[in-house]
Order: sequence, then structure tokens, then C-alpha cells
Amino acid sequence: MPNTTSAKFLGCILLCLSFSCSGPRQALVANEQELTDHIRLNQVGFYPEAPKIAVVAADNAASKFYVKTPDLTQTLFSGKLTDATPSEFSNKPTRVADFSAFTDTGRFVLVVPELGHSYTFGIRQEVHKELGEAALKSYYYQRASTDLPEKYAGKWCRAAGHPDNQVLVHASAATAARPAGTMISSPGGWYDAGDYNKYIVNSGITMGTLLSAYEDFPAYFRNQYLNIPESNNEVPDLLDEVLWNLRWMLTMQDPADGGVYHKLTNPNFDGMVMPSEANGVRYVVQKSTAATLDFAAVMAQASRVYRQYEAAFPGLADSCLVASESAWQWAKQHPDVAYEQDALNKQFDPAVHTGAYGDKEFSDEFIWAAAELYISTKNDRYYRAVNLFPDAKMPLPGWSQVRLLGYYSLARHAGVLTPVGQQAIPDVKKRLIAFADDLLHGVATQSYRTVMGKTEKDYIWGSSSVAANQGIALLQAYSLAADKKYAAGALSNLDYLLGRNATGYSFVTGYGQKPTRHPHHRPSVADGIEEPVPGLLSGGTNARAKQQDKCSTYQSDFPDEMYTDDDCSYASNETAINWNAPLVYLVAALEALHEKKEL
Ligand code: 9MR
Repeated sequence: MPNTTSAKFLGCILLCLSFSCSGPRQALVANEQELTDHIRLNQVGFYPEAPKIAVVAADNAASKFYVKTPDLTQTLFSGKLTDATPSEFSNKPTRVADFSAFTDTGRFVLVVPELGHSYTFGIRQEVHKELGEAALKSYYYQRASTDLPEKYAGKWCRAAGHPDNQVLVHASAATAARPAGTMISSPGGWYDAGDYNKYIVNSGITMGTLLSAYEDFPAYFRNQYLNIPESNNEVPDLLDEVLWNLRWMLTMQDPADGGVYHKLTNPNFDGMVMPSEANGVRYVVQKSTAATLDFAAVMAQASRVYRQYEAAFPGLADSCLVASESAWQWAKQHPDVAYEQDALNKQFDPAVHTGAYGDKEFSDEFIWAAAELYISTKNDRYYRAVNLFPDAKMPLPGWSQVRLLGYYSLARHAGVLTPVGQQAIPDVKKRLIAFADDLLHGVATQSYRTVMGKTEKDYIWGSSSVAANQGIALLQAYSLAADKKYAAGALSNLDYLLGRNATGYSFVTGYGQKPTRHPHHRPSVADGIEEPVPGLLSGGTNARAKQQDKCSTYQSDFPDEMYTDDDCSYASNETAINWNAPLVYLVAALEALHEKKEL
């Protein structure tokens, strides 16, 4: 396997020569034979009976569009473009091509005279099946402490990194039983993102989302084959993959008191090297309330999911529940321990400069953990331990905001709750449906017709996960209210992620004709392979961070365009496990619904 940065660099130069790295500012062309980046659509494709929309982002006199075969010899459908409306953030003219009525299957392009033709896309059943597999398989590529043989990893095979069997207890985490410098073993788990550290808080929402995908669509995942080392056992591949991180999480709990270390980390981020070349000392740092409650929630949910696979994993479900309950106890006794990295760095050596995931508000973590513990144990004590509805807010899930994960789980298990818990269900359902209605409000007049991007606030760090998490929220409403408008809203956000957006990129590596190719992802940069590891969701457009990575290649300052496909861009082009998880959910849900003819 070539393994030098120079090979990779050469690969990049060749790629740039053949592909054009100059970004989306392509001149308008007068010939439909030309590929244009101005036609923005889901570059992977569409389900035959589902909505199909493209957005033409250009000022152009044409009023018609055509769906043609990729060789342009046959015209199969024609339609009228809407009048131009200014895009919300840049004022650039946008026109909509709606070809939902075209239901033929095959490979096609969309043509706008005087502008050119779009990327080639498919219309077929199961059109997102491979994407769904790749999005989940990306976790296999994130595995720490194991080599990835070619048999499973293909050309992205690599040597093991980070055995993590000799990790030091950081001074911030010292106790009588485990003084600073105590060596513990904490192998396995997934690398968080483009970096090689392992963070409990971010594992929390990631695991909760993946386990929920399984709980909501078990039949879909039972049929999914990922070609991972455990693929041939009796267990769905999703649960095998999730177990890789679950076992690591279990090692992050202090057996003496049930508290959970906030993260396992280097003091500083590694260089852009392969995992096997990053050999620095690693630490577990201070226990925190957020990490401990996220851990409690995940372990409670895992206990009920893996109980169905008791024969394959004897004792695992019980171990998870015990771990969850002792974590909950610790959090009750330590309800307000934030991980404040800057403050800790003034007190302890070595200073730690990796991701902080420094949440300071824990009411949502208490709600989520209590809900999962209550559902798994049916013990009313957990239900009564928190105020489920502290206010009217419905915050979209993210690593620091997990309240809705509790609501989703309560709604999912409404039929099996005790009478006490049943009391919450009408309110939970009402809130989830109202939240979805809010998300849908006004989409029909948005320039890109997507739920994502109605407000600049959507373009935060990891905005792609905002789109995917909005999709999940809409799908929760769909499962409660069975109105197809919710599923269509979720699909609009998958379209956003795969190209119907103001950047023109498909944010999933390996998918679409203009995908993210240069993510800020250490193995993808350092492995000497031209293509990045596939199935990774780029964080995407980030207006909030205002280009803090100082990459010189950003093409635009507009909030919905603040993206650069450059591996220097940790603010707009990193990948992360908490961003891929809602993509896994969204694609699985849409595939499963389409299979049941509900989409
Ligand atoms: O997702 C995190 C985002 O909300 C923060 O604003 C950002 C800066 O602190 O960090 C993001 O998470 C990163 C983490 O700290 C370290 N691993 C990579 C994560 C994705 O960029």
C-alpha cells in the first residue's frame, strides 16, 4: 500500500489537473453538451415515485428544462422552470425544476438550454442503499486498536493504531484508588473525527442515534451486509459495529464510583499521519456529569437492544444495565461537574488542547438518561427523577443537546410504558409533531426547497448534521402522524446533503459526481490513496466559525456557501462520528419507508 504523503500530494495534483479545483465559479456555457455545476440536485438520485427537484442557480433566459439520457440523444421529459427568485443569503437567482412526475427508472441528466447538463443521476428503487451501507461502514474505518485488512477495508486497508492498553490517569482525574499516572487499559472504540481522540460525550449522541436507527428499523438493518469482520455472525452488522465502541465506553467508567472519564486523549492533536504513526502518551481526564449521563443513557438503551442477542453476547445486556445504573448514581451525587478545559489546564499537567465538548448545562442529559433507564427498567423512580418538560423548547439534537433523544425513545416505546410514563406520551407526541410542522413551515418558498437552511443558524459547525437531524425529527413526526409531507421534508434534506445546496457539493465522500474529496480526516490525508475513505459526511458549510481555520481556499463569504473542500478546513470539512450517525438514520429510514411504499 503506498503510504507517503508525497504520493498523495502527487495524486492531488493530478486530480486537480483533471477535475478543476477552481470551485463552482464556472462560466455559463452555451452548449448542452457541457457539464454545468449550476444545476443543483441530489447527485445520487431519486426514488421513482418520490418528489424530484433540481435548483438552477444561475441567471439564464431559458424557461424550460429537459430530462435526457446521459448521452443526450433522447429527451424523456420536459418541464417549465419557475421564475427566478433571489437566494436568501447571497441574492443569487435560483429557479426550480420539478420533475416529480417523471417516474422512469434508469440513469439521466437534467438539461437547461444555454447552460448545459447536470451530473448524471439515477432513478430507481433502493437508490440510496449503497450510500446507507457506506455511511455505516465508515465506522469500521474509524476503529481504533485494530488493523483494517484489505479483505474488509479494500484499498483503505491500514495498520492498527492506538492500542490504548496503557493509558494514564491524568492529574485532573486522580482519585485515591487511581492516583495520577495510574495505568489503565481502554482499547477499541472509534476515533472521533478527523482526529484520533475518543470522547465520551460525542460517543453519547452517536451511539444513541445508531441504536435508535436499529430500534426504529430493525428489519432493514437485519438485511444489511457491510463486509466487516463480524458480518457472518447472527447479529445485524450495525449492532456488531456499535459494539466496537460500546465495549470501549465500558472501560471509561471508574469501577470504584461509577463516574465516567470525559475523554481519552493526547495532550495535543496529532499531525496529519496514519494512526499507526501516532504513538504519543494518552490520558483519561476528569470525570464529568455530561459524559456520565450520556454513558448512562447509551448503556440503558444498549441493555434492552442487546438483550435480544443474549445468546451471541451472554451477560452483555446485564453488564450494560449495571454500568448505566451506577453511572446514574454518580451523576445524582455530582449533578454539576462541567469539563472546563481551560480552567483545568491552569491547574494540571500536562495541559490538554484537544476537543473539549465542554457542555455546562445538564438538564437535557438528565432527561435523556432518565428516559432510557425508565424505558429499559420500567422503574417509575427514573421517570419521576426529572422534569421531562422544563420549558416549551424543542432543541434540535446535537452533542450538547440530547433532550429530544429522550422524547424520541419515549414515543417509540409508548406502547410498553407503565401507567405513570403513559401520562407523558400525549405531550411528547404533540411536541414532536409541532416541532416538525415548524421545520416544514415556509419550505415551499425557500430557494432550494429544503428544510435545511431556512435560517443562518442552521449553518453551524457540522451543519450537515443539522440537516440530517432535522430529517430525523421529521421522520419521528411521520411515524406518529403518518403524513407523507414529513417524509418528503426529510428527503429534501437528504437531497441537500447530496448536492441540492448552495455549494453544489455532495457532502458524502465517494457519493455523487462532485463529492467532498479532501476532508480534514487524518487517514484520508496520510494514506497515499487518491480517494478519501468513503461514506464520510463532511461537516459542511460553517458560517458560525467564520473560517477560523484560515484556509485560503474558501470561495465565498455567504453563510450558505462558507465551505471549502480542502483538508486544511477543520471548520467546514472535517468528518465526525456524531455527524455520520444521523446520516445513517436518515438514509435507513428513507430506504425502509420506500421499501414499504410509504414514500
Ligand atoms: O462538533 C464540535 C463543534 O460543535 C465545536 O464547535 C468544535 C470546536 O470546539 O468542535 C467540534 O468537535 C470537534 C472536536 O472538538 C474534536 N474532534 C473533531 C470534532 C469535529 O470538528
